[in-house]
Amino acid sequence: MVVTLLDYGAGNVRSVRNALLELGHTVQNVKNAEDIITAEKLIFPGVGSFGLVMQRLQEGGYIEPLQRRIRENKPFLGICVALQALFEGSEESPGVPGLGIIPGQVVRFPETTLSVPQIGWNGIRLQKDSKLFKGYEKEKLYFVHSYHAPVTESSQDWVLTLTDYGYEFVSAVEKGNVSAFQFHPEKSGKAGLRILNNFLVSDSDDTTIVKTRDRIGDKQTNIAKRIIACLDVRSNDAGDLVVTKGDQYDVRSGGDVRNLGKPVELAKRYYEEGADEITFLNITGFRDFPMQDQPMIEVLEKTSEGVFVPLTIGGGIREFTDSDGVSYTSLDVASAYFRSGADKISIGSDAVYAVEEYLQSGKKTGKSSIEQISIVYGAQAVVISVDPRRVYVHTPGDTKHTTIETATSGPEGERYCWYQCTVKGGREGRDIDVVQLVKVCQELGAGEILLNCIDKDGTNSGFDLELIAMVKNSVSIPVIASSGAGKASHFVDVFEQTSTDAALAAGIFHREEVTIGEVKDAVQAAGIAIR
Ligand code: 1PR
Repeated sequence: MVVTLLDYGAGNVRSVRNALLELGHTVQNVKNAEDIITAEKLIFPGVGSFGLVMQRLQEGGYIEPLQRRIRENKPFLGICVALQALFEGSEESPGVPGLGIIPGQVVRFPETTLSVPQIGWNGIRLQKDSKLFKGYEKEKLYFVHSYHAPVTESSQDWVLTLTDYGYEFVSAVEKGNVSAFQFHPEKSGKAGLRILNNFLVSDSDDTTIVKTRDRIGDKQTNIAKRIIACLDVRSNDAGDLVVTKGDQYDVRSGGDVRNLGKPVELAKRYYEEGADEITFLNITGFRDFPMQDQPMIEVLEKTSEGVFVPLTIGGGIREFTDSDGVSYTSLDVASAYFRSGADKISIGSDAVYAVEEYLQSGKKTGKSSIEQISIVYGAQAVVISVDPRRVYVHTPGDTKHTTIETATSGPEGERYCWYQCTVKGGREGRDIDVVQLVKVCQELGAGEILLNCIDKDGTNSGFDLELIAMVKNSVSIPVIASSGAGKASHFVDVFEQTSTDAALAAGIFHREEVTIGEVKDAVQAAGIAIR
């Protein structure tokens, strides 16, 4: 099947392209407005904010052709913001008209007890029979969004699936040959690829309308806790890019950098084992020029060809000037990674500097890497990787920073500690604590926190539950607990004793001490929702 993609260059459309290629289809791009009308099958992967999507459609002269195609009932599939664009407007971009195909307005999730954005794997409740869900086995699908289509009387005849996140919202629409998903089929593993293929199987080949509704039932859906595999990547002493892993951030053993495998192969293995996400951290990013870091871009490109769950890349996301005097903004660096297949980027040191500047001036400049990237790609694409270290004190009055009373006392019997933020891979401590950092990052537009802990990293002694609980109480965006996992029960502990949204590990997976499947079995056996 020849599939036409509406790609206006705003983000990671590569994933959709890779998914279609994996399924054996041929992909071509929309080059002009005429292609929108004549394409046999058109896929529109919406990327960016509602306003940006509509602006790009306007600039390309695509609005009227899209409306016509849909009116003429020609095969159309919208993904994520493209579902939202079918409505009349969105709270995200007030005053910007949508395509106006479906009556009503898109709204934001309220920040109640649930994290916003919704990032992760949730279920669906099918409201009518559809060939799109042929072979669907109740698998969870990947969502990442802060805005959603509400359930209303006026849009009822369009609703294909509903999903629960605090309350029910519209997660897929369909009328005739026109459909759209709020979830990302291209990032939803094998289940997502099957759904995507169902859209593409031509009607003459297969007209089955699958009676899946009864089988799926009407039970409330719930979001799964995510299990993430992390690959710390750097050049070893022979100059090859390898996955490495340290103890409290020291990656050398007997003088050499530890080599635990090849990045692309390991990522593929974790995908096959059921990882919900893969994170790459270029741990020498602070000293290299990332735009010249071609091997890392290649790793991302190759990985995204065969891994259909979200990919995050961190390390070296900041502005810099190269040896020829050419300057790049952090947005340029992030854009290169998004084009290569990243779904999210993660910012470490540069986030600390941005927060220091904000705390000094009390003003947003709009120029920090967090703000620049979040405005263009959306908050959900911006992760902050935090590298805190414990600083013990005898009483809370001994420091201006936010302390906790800890069950693990300090070397001199101190009963309190605060968490100092560091930069340059833990090499340099700054006068800023983790609570200050995460609150300001959220304010500046970050969508998620990757919470490491230098004291725990590589120790196999379990997550720092006190730190995780403290950070979860400070922000409403999702938090990924990281550092210290040594056995499957540590994941159960972190999900039972904190409200963290996800848990990440590196060493135990690389050394094959525990598989992702074993972690998931243990978490599920404890009655916690998992994919
Ligand atoms: O500052 O924006 O260039 O980003 C650098 C990134 O590299 C940061 O995200 C920082 O956390 C990471 N990093 C820098 N140096 C190291 C190092 O190890 N020497 N690794 C490093 C951080 C932390 C986790 C790790 C977990 C789980 N690694 O990603 O994988 O702690 O490990 P475990 O399960 O084995 O305990 P910038």
